[in-house]
Amino acid sequence: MIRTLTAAAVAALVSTAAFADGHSEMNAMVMTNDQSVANGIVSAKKVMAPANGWLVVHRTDGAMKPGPVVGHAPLRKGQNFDVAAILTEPVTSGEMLMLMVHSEDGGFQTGIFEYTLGSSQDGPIKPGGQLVMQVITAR
Ligand SMILES: [Cu+2]
Repeated sequence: MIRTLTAAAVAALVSTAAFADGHSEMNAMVMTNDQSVANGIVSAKKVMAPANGWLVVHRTDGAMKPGPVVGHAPLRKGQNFDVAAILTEPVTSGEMLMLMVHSEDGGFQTGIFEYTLGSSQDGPIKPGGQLVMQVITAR
């Protein structure tokens, strides 16, 4: 799939979901874009997280369901810029990836990414019942 991203299209790739952060409202969000992953990295321009956690890279396809995890990167609570996840498996041009915000909750060790597909350890956050994620296509 070849797509040219206009500013409007980039804006459309930003999903937000409100969450309460103490006294203020913040928006959990992943802002990213279609990109080459030839350097072994998938990146997000900006991620907003309600708590320390993880940006998780899933394989996906046209069905838009999260598949196997092929990368993760730590997130701090609040704003994160230029988040880079090292791919743990080859991803070729044209493949689709889903970048998703996961928590650091429910695991056995803090600071160790323990999620595997469907597990409750370090699982996805769902503010308002919605996953916080964006789907991109590797160029
Ligand atoms: Cu996920």
